Amino acid sequence: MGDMGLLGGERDGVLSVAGEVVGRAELAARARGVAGRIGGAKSVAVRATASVDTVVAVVGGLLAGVPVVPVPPDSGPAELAHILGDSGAELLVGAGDYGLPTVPVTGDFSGGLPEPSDDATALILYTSGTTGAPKGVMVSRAAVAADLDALAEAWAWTADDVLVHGLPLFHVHGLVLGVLGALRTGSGLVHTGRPTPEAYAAAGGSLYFGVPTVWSRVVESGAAEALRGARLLVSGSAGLPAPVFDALAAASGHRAVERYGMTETLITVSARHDGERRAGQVGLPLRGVQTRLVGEHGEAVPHDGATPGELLVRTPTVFQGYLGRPEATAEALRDGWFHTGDIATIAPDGWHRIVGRASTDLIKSGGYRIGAGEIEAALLAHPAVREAAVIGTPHADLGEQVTAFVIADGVTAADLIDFVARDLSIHKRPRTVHFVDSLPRNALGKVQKKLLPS
Ligand code: MLC
Ligand code: AMP
Repeated sequence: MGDMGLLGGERDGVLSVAGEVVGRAELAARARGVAGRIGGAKSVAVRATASVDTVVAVVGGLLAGVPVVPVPPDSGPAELAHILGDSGAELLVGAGDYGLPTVPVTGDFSGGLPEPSDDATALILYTSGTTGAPKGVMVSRAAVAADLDALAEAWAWTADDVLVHGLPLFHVHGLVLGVLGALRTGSGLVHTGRPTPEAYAAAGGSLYFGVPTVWSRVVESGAAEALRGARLLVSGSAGLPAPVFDALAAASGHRAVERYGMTETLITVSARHDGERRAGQVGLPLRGVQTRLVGEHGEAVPHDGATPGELLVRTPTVFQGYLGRPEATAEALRDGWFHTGDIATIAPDGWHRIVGRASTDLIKSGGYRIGAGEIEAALLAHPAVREAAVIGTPHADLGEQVTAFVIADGVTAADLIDFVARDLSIHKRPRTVHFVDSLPRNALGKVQKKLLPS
C-alpha cells in the first residue's frame, strides 16, 4: 500500500499535536501535496519539531517513497551539517533554514503517486555510536509496518484507543511508534508537545507512552492518579527502575508494560496487554522476532534467567544498514543476527531482562542515546583541552547523565559546557565537568573508563 495503511479507513479519532488539531482527510490531502512535489529526491530533511507540519512532511515522504531524514530541531551547527551532508538530503520539507530548496507543507496534488516497494527506505534516523559522528540508520517501509503490526497485536492497540505522549518526533519512540503507530492502527493521537506530567494527566487517553524519566516525573508530581482510567501505560527507550514501576503501579493502578528496542531493530521485546508485567524485565519477543545470548567469544549463553550475555536479535524489523557505512553494518549485522551491544538474561520462560551495555561509550540520558566519542571530540576541539573522557554516571531523574573528565588549563566547566552546546544538541551537553591531572590508561594508552569515578 502506497500510504502504508496510514491514511485509509473510516477513522475519525482526534489527531492533535502540540495543541493543533488536524483531521485525517486534511492530513491525507496535505501529505499528498508534499508527495507530489518531492518525487525523485534522494532523500528529504524535515526539521522535526513537535507539530502537525512534521507529521504531514513525514507522511508525505512515505507516500512519495522518498526517505525522510527527521532532524532534531535543537541540533547544533556541527551536528546539522553532518546530518545534512551524510544523508544527502536534497530538499527541506516545511520550515527551517538549512540552505536547501524548501517544499512547503501546504497545497494539494491530484496527480498519481508511485507505489513504493516494501524494501524502499522510509526513514533515515541519525543515532549515536560509541565513536565518531552519528550514523544514519536506514529503516524500510516493511520494517515499520511489521513492527507496528506486532505492537498492535501485543498491546491490543486499535482504532478505539487514544494514544497520548509528548516524545520527540525524530526518534523511533515518538515518531515511528508515537505517530505512525497511531496512524496505522487508526487510534486517536494527542501529542502533548512536551511530555510533562500535567499534560499527560489532562489528556484523558487510553494508551500512554513514556521514557522512564517521564514515568518517574509522573509519579513524583502526583499526576499518576489521573491515569487510572487509561488502558495501558507503556515504558521504553531505557530501563524502567523497579521502584518507579512499583510507585507508578501504586499511584495509577497500572503495572506498566515495558518494551525494549533500538533504532536499528525497532521494538523487538515487550510485555503483553493480556499477560504478566514484571518490574525490571522487558518481556517476550514480539511476533516474528528471535533472540539469543552470546558470550564474549561468540559462545552460546544458557537461557537460564541468570547468566548474562550479549543480546542478539533476528527480526523482520531490522534496519537496512548504516547509510554509507558497509563495514559498520557488517560488524553489527552478522548472518541475519543484529548484535545489540546490550547485556541481557533470558529466563527459561522466555522473559528478557536488560542488565547493562557492553560498552561504557554509549550513554542513555532521559531516553536519548548519546555517544561518548562525539562529546569527547567536541571537547577536544576546544584549544584549552588536552585530553577528555566522557562517561554516563547515575542520575536519579535521567537514568544517566553525561559526565566529562578533562585535562585542561584556563577554562571553567561552564565554558566547556557552552562550547559543546554550540556544536551539539542540548541533551548532549555534559552536566558535570571534572578537571583532572591524568586519565587512567592501560599499557596500550587506552583510557580505562571503568576506573573513572561515577
Ligand atoms: C538539558 N538542559 C541543560 C542540559 N541538558 N541545561 C544545561 N546543561 C545541560 N547539560 C536544559 C534543557 O534544555 C531544559 O531546559 C532543562 O535543562 C531541563 O532539561 P532536562 O532535565 O533534560 O529535561 P527535559 O528537557 O524536560 O527532558 C527530559 C525528557 C527528554 C524526558 C523530556 O529527555 C526527552 O524527551 N527524552 C526522550 C528521548 C527519546 O525519545 N528517546 C527515544 C529514542 S528511540 P528548558 O529551558 O527547555 O526547560 C529508542 C528506541 C526505543 O530509544 O526503544 O524507544
Ligand atoms: P536508541 O538507539 O536510541 O534506539 O537506543 C537503543 C537502546 O536503548 C538499546 O540498545 C538499549 O540500551 C536501550 N533500551 C531501549 N529500551 C530499553 C528498555 N526497556 N530497557 C533497557 N534498555 C532499553
